[in-house]
Formats: sequence, C-alpha cells, structure tokens
Amino acid sequence: MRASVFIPAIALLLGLAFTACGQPAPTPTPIPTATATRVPPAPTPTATPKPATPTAIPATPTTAPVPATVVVKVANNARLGTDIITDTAGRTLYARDGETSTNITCTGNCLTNWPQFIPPPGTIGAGPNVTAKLDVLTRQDGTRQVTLNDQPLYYFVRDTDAGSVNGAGLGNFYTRRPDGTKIAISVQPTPTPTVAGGPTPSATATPIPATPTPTATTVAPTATPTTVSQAKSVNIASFAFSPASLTVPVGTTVTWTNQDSVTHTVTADSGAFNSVGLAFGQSFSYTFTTPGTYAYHCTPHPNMKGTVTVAQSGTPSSSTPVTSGDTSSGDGSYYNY
Ligand SMILES: [Cu+2]
Repeated sequence: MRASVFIPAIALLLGLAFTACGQPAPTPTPIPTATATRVPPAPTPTATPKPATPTAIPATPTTAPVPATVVVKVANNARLGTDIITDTAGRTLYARDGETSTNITCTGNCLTNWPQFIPPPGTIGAGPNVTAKLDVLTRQDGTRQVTLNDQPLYYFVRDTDAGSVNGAGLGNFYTRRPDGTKIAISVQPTPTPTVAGGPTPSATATPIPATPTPTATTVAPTATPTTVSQAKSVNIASFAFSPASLTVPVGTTVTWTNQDSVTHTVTADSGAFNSVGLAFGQSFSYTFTTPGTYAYHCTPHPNMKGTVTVAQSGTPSSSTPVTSGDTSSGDGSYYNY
C-alpha cells in the first residue's frame, strides 16, 4: 500500500520525515497550509485594566464551622418598657434569682409552670445586640437548656404570646436585659374582678410600681384604693411559715418559698389551694381574690400552720361569706415553681 499524498504534508507539518513506506518524501512544499492556521501571536493587549471587580467571594473558609442557630434575640417589651431577651419568636425568657448552671432549683413541678428553654441540636447563637454569653447546660435528667450568662432560661406557662411577661417577679423569676442582667420589674397577674363589668383582660397586668390608682369610683367616702395587685412573700424555713400570719388586701398574690432541704407543702385547710410538695428552693403562689381567712398547713408536718387573712378592699361588697374561697366565685389562681 502506498501512502496517501497528504501524509508528506502532515509529516512536514510535524517536522518529521516519514519515510517508513520507503518513498522519499520529496515534496518540499514550504508549509502550505500551516500558515493559514497560524494564530496571530500577539493578541494585542487591548485588555482593559479591569476596574476592581474582584469583590466576589469573601474568602469562604472551606473548613467553616456549622453556622450557629440563633435562639435568642432582643425585643422591646412594651409592658416592661425596656429591651428584654426573648426567643426568636419573641416569647419572653426568664431566669431565676440564684440559679446557675450548677445550681438549679427549678425541678419537678416547677418545670410545669416554667418550661426550660431547650436549644436545637448543634451550635447556638444570639441575634444582634445580645451581649450576654449563651451556652447550653445538661440537666441531671439528661435534657438540655439554654443558659444566659450561666443562668438557665425558662418560659412561663401563662405567657400566651410574644410580649407577655406574666411571669416577671413570680417565684423569683425575672426577665433579662440583652447583657444578661436582671430586670427587677415584677408583673403580677391582675386580680379578676376589679370594677363591675370591667373587661379586665387578664393579660394586661400593669407594671408593678404599685401606685394605688384610685379608680373613678371615688364616690365612697373612704378613699380606698381598689384592688391593686400586690405581692407578699412567705418563707418556709426551719419547719415554720414566716410570717405565719399575714393580712393582705384582695387581689394579693402570696408566694411561699421553701428554704428547707425537707419537702413541705402549703395546703389550705379548706382545700382552696394546695402546693403539693415543694422541694428546697421551690415556690408556690396563690392569688387571693375572695376575702376571708385562709388557714393552711403543711401536709407532712401538720404542726406547721399559717394563716392568710384577706381583707375587703374597695367598696364594701355586701355578703361575702368569710370562709374559704371556692372555685365558684372567681377564685384565685395558683402556680408552683
Ligand atoms: Cu412541712
């Protein structure tokens, strides 16, 4: 077989003498077609000087840690009149006086009313302007909880929506500023019946600076401050209630806190309220909305006795039986912590 005629041309292009076929490749055609395909060497440097377009790609660290999940933010709370720490949905978060990640007093019943703030898996972070330190603790039961400046965070069970701060001041739980410090404003649940027919949206608890706003009904001779929500505390210590005897106006919320290492209860003799077992550090609150004398005791230690006398306030409503408040007549509400 003879080589085709184009082979010498290719051989020349490659600069090789293909004489394998025995035929001398005489054709000295000086690169006929090659010049055609030659690319003009200098590609004319008309390239413009590129006006600093390299703004792309801000150095993505390829080994970037998993982005933190934002779990808290700052929200301005209208009722407290200040910025507070909330979850990302705006629900108020609380911390309890004296609690740290290694000293947790809200357990058992307490968690029913103060659900712990459980973080999502992975790394957590905070929204803008949160300067407090966020972390996660693991409780003895193995559950996790977000901490703010080492203080465990909780919801309050009666906060129904963003902006609610109904737990502020109950059981030593308070809201926190963006830097983690305590906002020492207590908001009490409004007593049920104030003015007859009043709409009393029970959520509009007023900030506690309890200025006894004399209501419009100043017709009564005695300028009696009508039911203003108040708060009283009773310590349970050394197997005794202190003070054992308390007189309060209608609408007062009394909070008992157990300081003993032994479990106690706050149990009305009439059955109107019952804290069930309060471990050390746990609290129980009851709002007295019906005048009367409420004797109570500790179930495991019947010699522990106390009395709360709820005095009439405002217009002397007529026949109110001075017995125990019962569920029939707008009775008080209570919480364990
Ligand atoms: Cu007891």
